[in-house]
Amino acid sequence: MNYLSINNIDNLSEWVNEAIEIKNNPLKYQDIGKNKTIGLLFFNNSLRTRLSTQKAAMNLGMEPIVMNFGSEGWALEFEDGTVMDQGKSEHVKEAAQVISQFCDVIAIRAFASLIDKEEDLAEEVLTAFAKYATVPVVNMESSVGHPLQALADAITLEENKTVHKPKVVLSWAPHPKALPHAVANSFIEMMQKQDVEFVITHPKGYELNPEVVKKSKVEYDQDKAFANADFIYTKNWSSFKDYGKVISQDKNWMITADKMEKTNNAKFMHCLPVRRNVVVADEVLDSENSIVIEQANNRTYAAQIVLKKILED
Ligand code: AN0
Ligand code: CP
Repeated sequence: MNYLSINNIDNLSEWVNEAIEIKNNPLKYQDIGKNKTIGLLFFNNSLRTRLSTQKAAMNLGMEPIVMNFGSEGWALEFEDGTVMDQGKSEHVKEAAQVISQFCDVIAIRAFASLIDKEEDLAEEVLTAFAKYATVPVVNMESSVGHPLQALADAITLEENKTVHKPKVVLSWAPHPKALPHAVANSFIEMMQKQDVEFVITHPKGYELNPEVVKKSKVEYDQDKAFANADFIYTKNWSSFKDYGKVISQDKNWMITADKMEKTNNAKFMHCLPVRRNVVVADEVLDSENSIVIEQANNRTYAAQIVLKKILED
């Protein structure tokens, strides 16, 4: 079994509840991964994903080995039939099979290039590893999704909701750099599977992939979207239409205390890392309603339930 997207979750409410049980007793299954190795391959930076996935593996008795592929690995070729006389030293065909001999699970982080839309949509790196590896593969943020984050988000919502069907708002916020769509995509897919009133809000031009958004409600007026919200989930992303471009940095979209006033005393969520006073004002991030630290903590239990299911498979 692979964990490439949240569609690999066979029973969402069961996984969320089991993750919460594991959170209360993280070492309950400490022998299940004994003598097993997980290899974490990073083509991009990370704090939470790197440490929480290692922690999750350790809680299950597994040994993690970590490689910063982006800076320390051979530059990989992904295309079939290429004459490799340029910069790439090794083909993913060999790399994935070789790593599979050292590891019982391979986890990969490879962000979107934000240059070539078709290549990004094909999740070239993740797909190639899933194809050539002979062991299960876990997505630690690909060019289209971040399913470990989305599972942690579902756990955090379950723990923090006070009404049966909360209103959850995904709000775009400004950012100086072009960021990927992965976190927003997986969060949207996760909300589509939950019993919530879900609204996406962003400036015109920041429409996400229609194949992901589907029939989810989009409200271009951020104030209207925030009315009566129980959760504000904030994330910047670059344009999808004008692929990878920062088309506006409208400061009026930053999350402030004034905006949170319009909600139903909403909890504030963000996957982190977050730029203070650009994406969200200090007054919100430091408020009692901010649950970002617990949200990050839940990354361990999201990874732990995923690894447990893979080990049991
Ligand atoms: C990345 C992103 O937006 O996809 C990782 C978030 C988990 N964020 C940055 O690069 C700042
Ligand atoms: N939220 C998240 O994935 O954080 P990192 O990029 O630090 O791993």
